[in-house]
Amino acid sequence: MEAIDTAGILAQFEIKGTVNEVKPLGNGLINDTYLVITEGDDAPDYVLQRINNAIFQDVDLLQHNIEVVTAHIRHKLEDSNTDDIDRKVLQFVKARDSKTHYRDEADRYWRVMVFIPDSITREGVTPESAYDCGKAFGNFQKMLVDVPEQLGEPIPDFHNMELRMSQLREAVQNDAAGRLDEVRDIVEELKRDADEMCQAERLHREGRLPKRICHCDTKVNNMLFDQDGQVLCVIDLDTVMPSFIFSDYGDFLRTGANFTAEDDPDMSKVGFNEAIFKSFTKGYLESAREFLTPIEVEHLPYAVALFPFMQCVRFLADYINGDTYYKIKYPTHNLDRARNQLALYRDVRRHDAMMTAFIKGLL
Ligand code: GN1
Ligand code: MG
Repeated sequence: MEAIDTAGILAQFEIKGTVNEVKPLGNGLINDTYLVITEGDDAPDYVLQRINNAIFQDVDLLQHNIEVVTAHIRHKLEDSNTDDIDRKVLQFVKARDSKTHYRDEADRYWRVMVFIPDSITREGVTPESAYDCGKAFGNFQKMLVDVPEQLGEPIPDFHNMELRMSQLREAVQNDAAGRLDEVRDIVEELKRDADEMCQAERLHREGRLPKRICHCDTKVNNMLFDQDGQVLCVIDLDTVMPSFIFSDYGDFLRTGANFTAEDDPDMSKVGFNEAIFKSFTKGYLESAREFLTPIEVEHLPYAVALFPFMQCVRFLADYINGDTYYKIKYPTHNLDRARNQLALYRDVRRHDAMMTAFIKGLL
């Protein structure tokens, strides 16, 4: 790893106290993250992050979104007299030029936020915690339904299924890595269901399905819990943007309700965990039902299928392209991921009727 002058970077931000130690934090694949420990108890500790501007090319837009969203959530928490607000929403530190990010001489982008004390992250989901996660992500969307400005997309068309399908078609057309022959059967299966999976974009064009501000990377490790296991707040706000509410509901279940990891090469372990689906959905609807429209609610089972389908399309396109986007650990890693997500998609589809009936029963 290149040597980073963290002291020089931190000096660009209005942080309090004296820095004692800077050490790597977490296991994020996209940004580099450090914990900044200050001396004594008077000053908070901080999190220093290098923003990956190869993936997030418009850092001004990205940070603007995050500033708007965190300020809006803070106001909501203040208005409802919530206690311990500083642990329930992220707080970014201003740089000397009053932006919330700093660009160094090597064109690297940095930001600093206050470290939330006594917080932990989790990697696994249980039926109990899935309920809390559902409530928290539903509440996140609920707090943001009335943001008074139009936010931009830090990654344009990020969860646009039509675009993801056209990227797959283009990959197939080019066959850049000569891998098409071994995946033709998967491509055909995806093409068969593509129209059905692209219905959100059509409903949106017809004016029947709104876009709302969503998190767009809902995973259990993107929230902080307190020592008693209660959710404190949602973190990792880089992909916050206008999307269909399906993004947050469906993508959480894609990872949370798979019996195994998204890259498990043993397809017999892949499957849809009904218990987690039920408790997450119960929590989500408790927070979200008051703002969701009937069309949104009716399409929740579609959202559960959409995300493994979309992720299969993305992994497969990357495999065909010769692994240019996702980091891989071995040559067929993306292919295993694609097969895994396809197996999950098929199993979710077998649960269509169950999901519809369960959601109906909750309302
Ligand atoms: C990427 O790096 P991670 O796991 O937070 C991707 C998500 C995918 C996910 C699949 C910016 O997220 O959309 O669902 O990999 N994020 C981006 O593992 O492309
Ligand atoms: Mg993350």
